[in-house]
Amino acid sequence: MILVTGGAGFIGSNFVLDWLAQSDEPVLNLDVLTYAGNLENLASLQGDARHVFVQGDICDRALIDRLLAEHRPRAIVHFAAESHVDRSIHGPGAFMRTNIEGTYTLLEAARAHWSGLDDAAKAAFRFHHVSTDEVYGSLGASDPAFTETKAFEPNSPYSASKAASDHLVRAWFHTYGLPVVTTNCSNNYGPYHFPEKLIPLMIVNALASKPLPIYGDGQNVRDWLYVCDHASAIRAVLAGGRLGETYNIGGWNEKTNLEIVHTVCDLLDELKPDAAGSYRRLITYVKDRPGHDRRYAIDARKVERELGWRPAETFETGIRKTVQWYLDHPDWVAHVQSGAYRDWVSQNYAERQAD
Ligand code: NAD
Ligand code: TDX
Repeated sequence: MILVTGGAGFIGSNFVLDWLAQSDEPVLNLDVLTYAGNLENLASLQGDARHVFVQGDICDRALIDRLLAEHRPRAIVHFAAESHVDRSIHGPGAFMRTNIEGTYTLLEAARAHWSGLDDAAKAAFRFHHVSTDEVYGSLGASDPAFTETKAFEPNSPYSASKAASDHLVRAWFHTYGLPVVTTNCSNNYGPYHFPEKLIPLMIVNALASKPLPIYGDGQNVRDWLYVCDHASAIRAVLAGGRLGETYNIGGWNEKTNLEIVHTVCDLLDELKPDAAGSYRRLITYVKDRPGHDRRYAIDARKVERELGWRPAETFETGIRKTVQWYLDHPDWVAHVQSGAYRDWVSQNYAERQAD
């Protein structure tokens, strides 16, 4: 069994679905279900004994101790976080608590559990920390892409909190010998992406004929990876990554925000034409995000060279699948927009609640 934290969020739920599609090894999914946690993402696993869901907080040490003692997972894959940069600007407190204190709590619980294992189980144990390219800071137009040795220069409360968590994970390896690996990934996109982030927001706003807000001049660059490719990279690093190492994960797909929004509009024009004209008419420039990082770019050669990982999707195939997924899942979108997804857990899913 593996313990996944944050497995009801965007990337975590895609990872759990992918994991259980690839193997029969059960998943213990610990998620407190903030606004970003949505068990509807995992509806297809209802009744599947390989998926055990526990609603609980990664800051709750007693709960984590109990779960580790009871289920004895061979690995922890740690996704749980506050993840939205704009929210971190308006209210950084939750980011400090979950991303820093939560990671610290999990590391300490993992260390206590791991130190009680026999030598073989100790050697096999993994703490896989899922992190972001944003810890590296912002690049100029002609700077080389981020490598794993790039100094951390986080600029937002979100990225600063993730950078702190990456440092904690590193320290628990060097000081205590906890067998950790860390992945720093570029911007993900794909199914189940909460529509506060750029790509899903543009899709759902366009379908509702609402403005498509572009921050600043729209020329900020992000490096995009289809979420299932992130899941396959995590599997590869968990299986074969060297202890204490970090691996950058990315799709070699740098795009300006304006290019992204144009692509989304053009795909919608093709797949769901609007009588009022091209969806590009809805593009609206708005005030820039404070401290808005100009460019991220990931150099993923280390994971490619050491572990032979490659993304399966190009940006063109991945974005087409994504737009089609949102068109095919109006109920998921409607439940997220109305807030009904929050009732879903009590009505359909919760197998166990934390004390
Ligand atoms: P998300 O916001 O969609 O999901 C986060 C999940 O964590 C939610 O289900 C939420 O309920 C849960 N959670 C939050 N606080 C918790 C707590 N205290 N205890 C237990 N569960 C809690 O985020 P995401 O986009 O899926 O990102 C997952 C991870 O991947 C994060 O660590 C993020 O930093 C990292 N990451 C994200 C991206 C991206 O593009 N989204 C890119 C690189 C790395
Ligand atoms: O309405 C918008 N208009 C806009 O122009 C939104 C929501 C975003 N943007 C811009 C800001 C960014 O330059 O689009 C870009 C992408 O924004 P987000 O989707 O908010 O993602 P970003 O800030 O790049 O962070 C994401 O990628 C790295 C995730 O949210 C993080 O969790 C991850 O670590």
